[in-house]
Amino acid sequence: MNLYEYLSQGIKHFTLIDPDKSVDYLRIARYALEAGTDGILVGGSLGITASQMEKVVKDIKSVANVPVVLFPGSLSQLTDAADGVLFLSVLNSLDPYFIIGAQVHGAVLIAKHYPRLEVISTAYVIVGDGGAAGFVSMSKPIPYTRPDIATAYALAAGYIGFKALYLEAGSGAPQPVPPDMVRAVRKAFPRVLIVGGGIRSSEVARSIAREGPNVIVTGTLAEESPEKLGEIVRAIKQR
Ligand code: 1GP
Repeated sequence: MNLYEYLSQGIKHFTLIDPDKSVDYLRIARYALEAGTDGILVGGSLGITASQMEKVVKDIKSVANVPVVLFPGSLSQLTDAADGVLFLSVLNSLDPYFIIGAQVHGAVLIAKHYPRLEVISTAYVIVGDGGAAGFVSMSKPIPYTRPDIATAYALAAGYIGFKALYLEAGSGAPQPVPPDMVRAVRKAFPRVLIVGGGIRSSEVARSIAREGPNVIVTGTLAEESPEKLGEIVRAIKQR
């Protein structure tokens, strides 16, 4: 089964590890794997070098029995030590660099240097707080109260042909993407739907899981209270 098929089936929990924030990344990865996470995303908005990325991904791969997937915030975050890459286009950025500029450079790097990576074209849609991702990518985040605008982006992403859509409230966001927005986007986007940002409790994870996304991501919680991951994974699976 390839990564895309894996992401398409059922509902999954992925743990985000940001090498810039998580010095003790192997400890977090072990907690997450023990908790039953279905995959590890590696990446971040700022401060990650290519050699650091390579080392972190290789170390995590050496303990992980689940896919390890790149979630790159910049061109320096590509390595073929991973199983695949979310090839992100920030649809609501106001700067063309984040919509297609970085992708043109990244595509050549992947084709020449990392051809084994499975590439998952991903519409990155930033909502509400947006966190560092929203700020760095010069985005105009969709207000939490406007599922209709999120739906418009989801329809566009579907018609353009993106394989996945990542609905992002931003790492550490004070509020996650509201369930009614997840529901609206789920209806409008036919392929893999990933939701993340600001999910810190099993109640919130469950309320989002009930709207039928394919993947729910937690990062800050994994850094701050990895012992709570088991509860989150169970809430998602039992929705
Ligand atoms: C950020 O969606 C991810 O890109 C995870 O967010 O750190 O808030 O869990 P948190």
